[in-house]
Amino acid sequence: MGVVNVTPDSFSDGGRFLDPEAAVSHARRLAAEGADILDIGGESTRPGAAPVSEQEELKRVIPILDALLSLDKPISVDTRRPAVMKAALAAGASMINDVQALAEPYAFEAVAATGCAVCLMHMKGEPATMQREPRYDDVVGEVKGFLKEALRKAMFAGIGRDRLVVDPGFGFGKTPKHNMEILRRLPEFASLGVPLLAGLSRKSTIGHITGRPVGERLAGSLAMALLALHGGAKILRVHDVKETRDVIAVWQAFQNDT
Ligand code: HH2
Repeated sequence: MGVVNVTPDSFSDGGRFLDPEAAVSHARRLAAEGADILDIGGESTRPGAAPVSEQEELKRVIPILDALLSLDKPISVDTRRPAVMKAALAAGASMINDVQALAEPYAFEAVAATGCAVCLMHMKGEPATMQREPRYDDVVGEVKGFLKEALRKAMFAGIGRDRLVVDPGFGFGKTPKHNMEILRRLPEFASLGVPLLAGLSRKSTIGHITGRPVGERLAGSLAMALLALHGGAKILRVHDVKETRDVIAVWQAFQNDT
C-alpha cells in the first residue's frame, strides 16, 4: 500500500504533494513501482497534528481520487470522517482506512451498505495528545482486545469478515518500546482471523533506534518491513514502494525456498 499524503503537515512528506498535480504524479509513480493499493490521506494524524475541516479534507482528497481511478488500482482513503468516507466511496474508492476504527457516529453506516474493504486501526487517545506518556499493562493484549471488539462491531453493522483488515497502529499512542513489543509479538494477531496491515514506514521509532531524521529512515523502514512480513503482516503501508517491493521479493523467495 503506497502512501499518498495530500497534506501540508504529514510527518515525513508534508507539503510535498499538497498541489494536486504533484499528488497525482506521485501516486502514479507509486503504482508504476508496484503498489497494489494507493492510500490517499487529506488529514495528518502525526503526533500533535491539528484536525482539518471536513470541507478542506474533501477538497484535498476527492480530486486526487478522481484522477487516479483510470489507473485501475484499488484506491483506499485514509479518513476518520463519515462524510469523507461516503464521498470517497461514491467517487469510486474501494477501501476506507480509518485510524479510529469507525469510531465516529455514522461511520459504520457510511461504509456498511457498500462493498468496500475497511481497515480498522488501534489508536490510544487522539493525535493531538496520544504521545504524552502512553501506558499499557499489556500492550499486545489491549490492542488485540480492542481490534477484536472493533471487528465484532463492524460485523454486527453488516460489514462481512472478508471485507475487513486490522492494524495495531504503530506509533499511535505507543512508545518505541510498545511498538517493538507489538512487532515482536505480531504473530499473536493472526488469531483475529483477518489480514493484518502494518504501517511502520519512516516512523519515529526508527528515528529512536537509529538516531536518523525522517528523511534518512529508508534502511530502517525496510528492516521494519521485513520484520512485519516475518510477523505475518499481509499489507505494508509504505512511502517507498520500489524498495519495499524488493524486500517482499526477498521475503517471498526465502519462504518459497527458491
Ligand atoms: N499511519 C499513518 C497514517 N495512517 N493508517 C494505517 N492503517 N496505519 C498506519 O500505521 C498509519 C495510517 C501516519 O503516517 P503518514 O500518513 O505518513 O503521516 P501523517 O499521518 O502525518 O499524514
